[in-house]
Amino acid sequence: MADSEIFKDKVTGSYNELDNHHEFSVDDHPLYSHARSFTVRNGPSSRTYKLAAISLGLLSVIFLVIIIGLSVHINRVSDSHYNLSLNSSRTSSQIAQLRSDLKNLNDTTKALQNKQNEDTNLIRSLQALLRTETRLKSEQQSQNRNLQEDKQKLKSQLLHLEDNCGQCPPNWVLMNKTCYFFSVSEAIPRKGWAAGRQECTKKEADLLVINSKEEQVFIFDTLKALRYNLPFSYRNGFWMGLKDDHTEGSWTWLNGTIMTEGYWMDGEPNDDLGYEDCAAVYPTNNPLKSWNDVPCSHPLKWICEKEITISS
Ligand code: GN1
Ligand code: CA
Repeated sequence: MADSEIFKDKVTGSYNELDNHHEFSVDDHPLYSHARSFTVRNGPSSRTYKLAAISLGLLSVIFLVIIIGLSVHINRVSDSHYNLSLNSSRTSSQIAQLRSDLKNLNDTTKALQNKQNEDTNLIRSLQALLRTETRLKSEQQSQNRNLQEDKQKLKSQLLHLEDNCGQCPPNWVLMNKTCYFFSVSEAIPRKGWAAGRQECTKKEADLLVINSKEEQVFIFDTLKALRYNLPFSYRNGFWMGLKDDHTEGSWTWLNGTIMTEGYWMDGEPNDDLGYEDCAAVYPTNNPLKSWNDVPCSHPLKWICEKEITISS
């Protein structure tokens, strides 16, 4: 039952009771006593109404606050939504920009790759060109060497012709009314000193005797001209008519004269191994240092000389 009905029942009950006991004094009358006790203990009062009104007011205020809060929140949410849409549109344009940048980047990468391919091809072509050039250069060097050899050959042939005019046999070289023969041809085998000398005597000549510096230089130059302008080799020694087999260290020419001015290489004669008693001349790099003593049995080339056969 609601409070108002209970209140009404109790008021009605109290009134009836008061009616039945009208003989009581005012102060003792149950109506007043009940009314007083009810007012204090059970009945609605202005305080209760006030409380209810205050509660309602508070509730309204709370609702108002909540509503204001919600509106603020909604406002903020819509602001952030607005910002988000702004951001989203900015992001979209940034994505579009990035896509365009990416496309440009791809295009640039492709262009660079093409350039790199072109460069690689260019480098390959240049390398091929360089190889060809190197090959051509080496061919040219080889041709130059051949030309040089041909030149020496021609020089040697010229030597045979120059001033010879039939005064020396074919393939002999003339100098100061003396004819010289150099066994330069590889067709003629190398021989020991004695066998070489024998070849000279067969041609009515003898092994070379050098009587002057001029003759030494002439022999040396002729050797160089006869295709011996090549790196030094002990194979290319030419026997001369000079020995020290009788007395070690006393070098004697075939004509019996003692050698006084020798054109030995540095460190020669050294009588290597104790039996180098025959002298040979070599196409070295120094015309005045071109002799060496060698074992007489060692196979070498030789140089013959004889006076001119036909007088001019
Ligand atoms: C040669 O080959 P080897 O070094 O032993 C040369 C000698 C020289 C010597 C100079 C056959 O002797 O006469 O004195 O080099 N031998 C020959 O190092 O030519
Ligand atoms: Ca020697």
